[in-house]
Amino acid sequence: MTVKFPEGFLWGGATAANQLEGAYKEGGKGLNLADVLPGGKENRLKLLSSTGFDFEIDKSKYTYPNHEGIDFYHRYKEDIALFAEMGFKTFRLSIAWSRIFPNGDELEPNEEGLAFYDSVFDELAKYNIEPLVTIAHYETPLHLIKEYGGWRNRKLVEFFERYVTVLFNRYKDKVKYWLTFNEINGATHMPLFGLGFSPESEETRLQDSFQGLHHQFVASAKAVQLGHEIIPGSEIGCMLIYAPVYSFDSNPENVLYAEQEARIFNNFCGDVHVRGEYPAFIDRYFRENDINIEMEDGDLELIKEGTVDFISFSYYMSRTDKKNKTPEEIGQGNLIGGVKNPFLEASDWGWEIDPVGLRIALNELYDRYQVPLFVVENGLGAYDKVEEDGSINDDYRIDFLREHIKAMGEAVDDGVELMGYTSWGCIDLVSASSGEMSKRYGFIYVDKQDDGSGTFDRSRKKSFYWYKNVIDTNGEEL
Ligand code: BGP
Repeated sequence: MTVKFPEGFLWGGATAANQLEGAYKEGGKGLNLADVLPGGKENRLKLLSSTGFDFEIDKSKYTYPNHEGIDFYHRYKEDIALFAEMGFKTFRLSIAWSRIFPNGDELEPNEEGLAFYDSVFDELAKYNIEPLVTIAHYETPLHLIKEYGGWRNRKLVEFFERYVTVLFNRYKDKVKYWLTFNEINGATHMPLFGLGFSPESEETRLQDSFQGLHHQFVASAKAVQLGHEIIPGSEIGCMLIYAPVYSFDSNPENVLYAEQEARIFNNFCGDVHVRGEYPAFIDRYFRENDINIEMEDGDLELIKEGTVDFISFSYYMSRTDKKNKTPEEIGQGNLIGGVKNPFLEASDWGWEIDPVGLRIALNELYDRYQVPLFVVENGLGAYDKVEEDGSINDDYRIDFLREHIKAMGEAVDDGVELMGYTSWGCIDLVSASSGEMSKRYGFIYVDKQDDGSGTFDRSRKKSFYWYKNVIDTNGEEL
């Protein structure tokens, strides 16, 4: 079947400031979460999922790859020219909050930080590439983490409101598409990333995470209202990490378990963002887990009035699960849990590859909400080999993307309203969960290695030419 995508479909690529900009102390930028995260699979994952994270930079023990990123801060013109060569219609990037408010709680923004993004947006405009801007992507200012305890603290709602007001006023003529909190529903798994705090203990993890999420719901609703007011015609979406949950088998107990897990993980945040209400099913979950959310008068009204215009989401994998897991089965599943699916192959990082799951995800989301959808992250993290002649033959990446784009085409044919597709890490960048450079996603290779060596030179992989043709033909030639 030839897949057909709508006219004006937004093809492009996605990134986040902390993973590519580097220049972590330049332009008046303050430190943020990513600046204290060490590099390396073992170190980073262990610390991310532990309790009581120590927020000091200790260069005698660890490396800090995000400090340099891929030096986009100084090389954005070259990079944007390469995106344009592929024919990008859109480019997803995030704004580093601590470039705009170095500590997060100042009253006045940092002009140098604002000017940097002006230049990036102007460069994109030269090539008619529409920016898609994530306002918060795992880069809470460190001061807000240390002094306020991150999003557990209600004060962050006020600081965030000041931050977004500055962004909307400054970039109102340059940016139409905005996303509030990256992968907001990942918060309970790794609160440090999205909520900017490390749980004190396993006992407080859920209570603090859901309280932090409530503050983000209020902040997001406020941002939607402000965005619509300040930028007429703007479109503001939420951003979820979405993984359909399959029951391991047809045992009704397992089917029920999978369904309940899906509701809490996949649906809860979307329900609040899109329907503007806490869903009925969450009451029992809160009761059984001893979770009590402190709310202020007016919060629920605000959430009701500040619903998003569209849903964006990342899709990397599905999750297969069962109620009672044996000790051997635990840890055999994906990053987000579950058990091994016997029908699926996995990437070198153990992420199960499931293009059909993307079609399922799109249909589940559209059936539930009937709002436009946007796939803003998807891709294969893989080791690449540079041949002697400099070429990089990443057929495995092409295969992965081809199958996922086909699945999206099927979903469009199923009736799903889809705005666009930005594959993750369109240019190699630092991995979020492992802090490695060697986990590469790009169409563009960056000569930067895990040990910090490399020239930062950019080169085109085989997938670069393949994706260019996909965009040229609006997805007809895969
Ligand atoms: C998402 C994040 C990204 C990103 C991607 C790939 O969860 O939003 O920031 O990096 O996953 O993950 P990783 O970099 O760990 O391979």
